[in-house]
Amino acid sequence: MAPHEERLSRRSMAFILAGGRGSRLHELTDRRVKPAVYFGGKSRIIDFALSNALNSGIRKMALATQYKAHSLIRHVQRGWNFFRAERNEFLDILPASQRYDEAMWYRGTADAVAQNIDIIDSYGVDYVLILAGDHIYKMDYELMIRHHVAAGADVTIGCLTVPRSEASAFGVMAVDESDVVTGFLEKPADPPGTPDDPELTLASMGIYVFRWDLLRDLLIRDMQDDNSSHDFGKDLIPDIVRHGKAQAHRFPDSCVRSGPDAPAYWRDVGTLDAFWRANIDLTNFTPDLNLWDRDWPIWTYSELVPPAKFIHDEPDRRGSAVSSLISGGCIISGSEIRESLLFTQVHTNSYSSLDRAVVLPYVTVARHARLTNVIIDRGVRIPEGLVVGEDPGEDARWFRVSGGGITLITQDMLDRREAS
Ligand code: ADQ
Ligand code: ADP
Repeated sequence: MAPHEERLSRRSMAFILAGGRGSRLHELTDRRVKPAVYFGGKSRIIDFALSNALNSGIRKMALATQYKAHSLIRHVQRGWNFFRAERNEFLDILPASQRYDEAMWYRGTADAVAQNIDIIDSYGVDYVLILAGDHIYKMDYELMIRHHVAAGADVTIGCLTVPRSEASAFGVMAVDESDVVTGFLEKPADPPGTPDDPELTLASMGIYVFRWDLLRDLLIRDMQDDNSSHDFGKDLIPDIVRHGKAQAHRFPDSCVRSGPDAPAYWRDVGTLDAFWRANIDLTNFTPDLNLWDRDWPIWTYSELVPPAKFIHDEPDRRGSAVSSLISGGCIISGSEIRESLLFTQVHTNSYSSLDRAVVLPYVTVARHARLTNVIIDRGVRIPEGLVVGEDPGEDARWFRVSGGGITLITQDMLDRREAS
């Protein structure tokens, strides 16, 4: 960007939606909403959208929460204090608190914004960027806001191409030669292919840019419409496509890549298989998602912990890890870790082994445990000699085994197994 060019991000706010139930992560989201789920060794899923906004130059943010919000709110309160109130920078947490109407929670994504119109008015911004708090990607939103202004659109929709077989989970669109959206279907059973490739579909990322005065009018109208479900994907976006100008913004154009030839990385880690895969992929020699990039850091709450430690108390057993990410505070004592990702404060004991394991914080692994292709929830105490990942029938008796053969272990599951 040339020095004389104005940063539109400074005239914009990010409104982050983090209130959806999200159930395909099963017990991982029993007590925390999906954006609060741990990812990548140090962070939570929400940190990606928030970091993208901060790194893009946006300094006014609001986070709408609803279900199971305690873990998320605590994380944000502890960690997200990079803002300077003196410069009118902030992250506002907006729980569904029935401010607008005593009988009404956030009815849909658009309603979560509509119920806070007065608060957004007070921010004095020209543009509003609507984000979902539950995807893993790096993106420069400044470029998307610029595209919105240059196109003179009513809304600009972030989009990417996905295989047609996966597109039923998305809003999908057709575009003309200038990428103006000519048709939009929310989660169609049989998604259409693109003109270039019938096996690909142009899908909405669920992120949008609006001028605030226009969005404000649309929201007020939508709130009064009893036939609306008050949702961006179901109601507002299809309506603008019919009656106004919706511009598609292609994610690869503003993706922050790990290298010049790297693919545009975006993941919805909404299933156990996708969550496990995205975490384990970080152990690759050159992962597609670069967490080491100091120009585009993923900001987070970081506990004060000592460095990871590798020891052995039995002369024949070395504590070791290869092709793995081991976070601060971990103690690897006489156990072998391969192709795994360990969050903060995981302690493993002699004669145990972990292969392709995603281990959330504060887990202990007792001696002789052998765990393969697993996700272990926060705070779990793995008992001595537990073997998982070698006998699918036995694993399924006690734990949750995904369609892709990944086993999720929580403390409740272990307690039930113990009690039987
Ligand atoms: P979905 O992925 O189904 O579709 P949705 O359930 O609307 O998304 O949730 C979007 C975001 O809003 C999530 O971060 C969720 O936590 C949050 N949210 C949901 N309900 C909320 C509520 N009542 N209050 C506050 N926050 C809430 C959307 C679009 C599709 C697009 C996909 C891309 O509708 O068109 O393709 O995102 O993932
Ligand atoms: P954190 O406490 O670091 O946010 P989690 O995301 O694991 O970690 O916590 C999810 C939520 O569940 C938090 O509100 C936490 O206090 C709560 N919680 C954790 N374990 C239990 C439990 N065994 N019973 C009830 N609530 C729990």
